Amino acid sequence: MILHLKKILSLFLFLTFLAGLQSCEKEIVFPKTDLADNNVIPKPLQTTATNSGFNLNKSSIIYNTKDVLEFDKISKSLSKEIEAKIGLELAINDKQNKKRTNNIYIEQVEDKELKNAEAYKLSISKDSIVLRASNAEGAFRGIQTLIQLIPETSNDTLASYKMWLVPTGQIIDKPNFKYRGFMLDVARHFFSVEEVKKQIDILTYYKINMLHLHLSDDQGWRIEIKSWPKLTTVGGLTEVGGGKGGFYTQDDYKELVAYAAERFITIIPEIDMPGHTNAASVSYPQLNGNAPKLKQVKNMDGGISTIDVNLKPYMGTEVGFSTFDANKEDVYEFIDDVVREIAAISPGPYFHIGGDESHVTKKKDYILFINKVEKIVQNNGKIMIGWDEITQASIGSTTIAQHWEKEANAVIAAKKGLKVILSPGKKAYLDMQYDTLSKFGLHWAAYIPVDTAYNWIPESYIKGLPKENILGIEAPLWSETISNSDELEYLAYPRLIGYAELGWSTKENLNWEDYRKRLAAQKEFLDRKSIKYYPSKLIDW
Ligand code: TNX
Repeated sequence: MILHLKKILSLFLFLTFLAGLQSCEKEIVFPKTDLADNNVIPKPLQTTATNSGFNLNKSSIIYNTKDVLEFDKISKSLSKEIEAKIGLELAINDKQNKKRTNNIYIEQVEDKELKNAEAYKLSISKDSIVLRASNAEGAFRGIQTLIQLIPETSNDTLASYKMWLVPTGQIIDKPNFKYRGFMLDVARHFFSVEEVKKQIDILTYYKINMLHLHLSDDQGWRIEIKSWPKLTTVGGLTEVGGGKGGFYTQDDYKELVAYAAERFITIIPEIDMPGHTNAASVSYPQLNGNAPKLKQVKNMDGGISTIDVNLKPYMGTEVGFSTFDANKEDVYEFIDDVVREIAAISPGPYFHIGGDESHVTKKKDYILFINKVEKIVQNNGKIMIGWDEITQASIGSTTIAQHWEKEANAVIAAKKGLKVILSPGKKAYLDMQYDTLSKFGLHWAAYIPVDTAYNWIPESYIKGLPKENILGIEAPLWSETISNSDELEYLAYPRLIGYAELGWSTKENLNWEDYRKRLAAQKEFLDRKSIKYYPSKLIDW
């Protein structure tokens, strides 16, 4: 009997010891945190702090709503990014080791607060992190916020194991604008698939959702068109300054489209016309609308051929000298082939037709051309986007105008019921120099230091352009003066991070002093991704 009692007693003592051990773990005293004072960019819509801490450590598990295919991918992507940031490998949907605390849950919910496709709600408590969204896209935007909130360094003094303290509270977030874009000119200088993918990773982190690729210009044609092969075998071989050019095969382009789509980014292809078309006309002279200057030349086989000496590969940087022939049916057949082939491999809703600086196209021809091309784009199932000059034509209200130069064109567009993308040269052109000492860039529109780039409010930027007509903003990077990733990044960062915030955050949340401090904190991420940003003196890096 006594032996029995002894046994029970020692079992009791052992259990109390175990419980004691557990409560020891629980008794970590977290330092006071403030979720509202985070460094997240773009600034979320609403943040409430509850001042405690979530203990992220190697036993944390990520769980997601089952039966929703894409949600598995979101968990994987979160786990991959956490590992890349802090080296912590987290299990996903692990049923065996299920425990109640320290987990991250990603849930699909129907909630009227989360109606916007990109909206999400992040609730961080001492015990769990719950990310809610109505679909995978919202959840994906949400994990970008969560990744940014996880500190780079573990809090080694708080526990006997490595733990990362995530501030507790709630974030409810959604974008102010549906369209938040970056444009890369791969025509003046070509950028490879790998170079573009590197940039897509950065766009992802800052919730930019549109990547506009300027695929053709006077200096080069950059996408394979199977029915018109010389566009790339001839037109793809040149670039500004005489470099070797290059082009994407359709498979390369599909690879980029898929890489972007996995990150909920849409690629918008642009074929610039009727101007900016020298490379196309050099490949197929019948497209050319400029009066020819014909000359007879001797071939190597002794025969004679007639060439147009005005049509030669162009490696300079002047604009506005080339044009397609707007009065030839063949030209529209060519455009239909090009739009059809590109549309077939572009799942996004948009096709950009350029339309800028057609200085040698007669006005009546320009209008005829834009009207006809709009129909071609629509017949191929896409919504047309064009630079703001297209508002001169009689375009329909589903077409989108991209403002870059004349504010009056943006107002005309709105009067016609069109949506407008804002890319004002003076504020949003990434190829403008920061100041007179900047190594790369131009300055025809302005010098744009990091504060000027940030200090404008898209919805009140153009008088007479109501917010309902603004689809969003885009920052174009023209590549006359840059030819590799380092140079690209010098001009794009940090300014692009500010444009990401101008597109996502509401005007009440835009504040230069607050942004400046958050931007400085991006250094670790930019360094980790080997981004050669311009270390502006306006920021305390
Ligand atoms: C204007 S913006 C252009 C481009 C040049 C850029 C240089 C626009 C629609 N056209 O062709 O590359 O300026 O900043």
